Amino acid sequence: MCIEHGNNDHPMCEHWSGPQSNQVVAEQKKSNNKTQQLPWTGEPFQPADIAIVSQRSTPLIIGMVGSPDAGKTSYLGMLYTLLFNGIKLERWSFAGSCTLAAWETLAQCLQIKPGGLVKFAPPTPSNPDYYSLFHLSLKKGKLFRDVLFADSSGEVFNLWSENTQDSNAGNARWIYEKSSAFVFMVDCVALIEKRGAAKSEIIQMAEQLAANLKGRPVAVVWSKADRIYEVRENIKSALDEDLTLIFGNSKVFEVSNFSKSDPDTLCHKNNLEVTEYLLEELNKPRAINLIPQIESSGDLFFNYRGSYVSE
Ligand SMILES: Nc1nc2c(ncn2[C@@H]2O[C@H](COP(=O)(O)OP(=O)(O)OP(=O)(O)O)[C@@H](O)[C@H]2O)c(=O)[nH]1
Ligand SMILES: [Mg+2]
Repeated sequence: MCIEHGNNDHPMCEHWSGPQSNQVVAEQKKSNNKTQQLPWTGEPFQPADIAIVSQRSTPLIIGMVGSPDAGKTSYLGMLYTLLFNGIKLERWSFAGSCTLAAWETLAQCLQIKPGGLVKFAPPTPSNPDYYSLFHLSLKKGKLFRDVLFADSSGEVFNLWSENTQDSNAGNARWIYEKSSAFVFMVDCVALIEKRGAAKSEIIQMAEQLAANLKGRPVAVVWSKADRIYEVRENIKSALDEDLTLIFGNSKVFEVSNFSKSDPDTLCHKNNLEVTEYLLEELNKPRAINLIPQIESSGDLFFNYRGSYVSE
């Protein structure tokens, strides 16, 4: 018998080693159930977490592609900052997110600190099994979409663009295979500082991205465009032409995370337009090839495609 915790309070005693009281067990169960009711934590989704949202709609994955430092993570931080501050997409409205804590962390990096400094997000980790998917639910009328932005490390995408089968580029391969659309970043500051070398790196990555696109839309985004006027005109126009050849009529945007005015086109308007453009492209009806591709065989029955097909 415990002197301090008499009657039914004995399981509260620090020396008690027997089974817990029904009340304590019931309370523990209740709090366990609470955590089990929420399968997400607010942190970035990992590929296995996609199942959390895939039951209600087929999620669209938007892959962020670009060289190291190109501005991929900052783009996402600014996207959330704008939405959080009530600046809206034109046709889509915010309907929730399972990764709010992750978005918040990105947005905090863009907040102006005392002394006017902005401490940008650290480079995205480059280990091949690192995944960082940011979730948004969006609505347009009766249409509901779960969108996952797949952030990536530029270092890994560099490896992938040199050799898609590189053993250290597993997450870049995953993003390329699973994404429904891409944001392709062209870093103005890299073009100012590394000129031709940066241009070659960008073209190599663009060609690799275009190699097996299968009609998936790409938004070409000149990032850090607050300095675009410093990019040599010949480099800019040659790269522009090359990217048009590679991606066809993909839409081109200029974005910046530094606003010069309020509102600022590069910062406040163009950032949201990139996402809006991809969402609209993804919702366009696509032609479906209804004639099955059957290997030619000697069998007349299997070779028959209907009387309207001329060989
Ligand atoms: N001038 C300018 N610099 C920017 C802008 N946005 C970001 N930067 C700078 O670019 C750096 C890289 O930005 P990130 O968004 O981290 O680039 P990233 O593509 O995610 O880089 P990795 O994760 O390493 O692949 C930041 O640390 C800033 O110094 C911008 O709008 N203008
Ligand atoms: Mg990053």
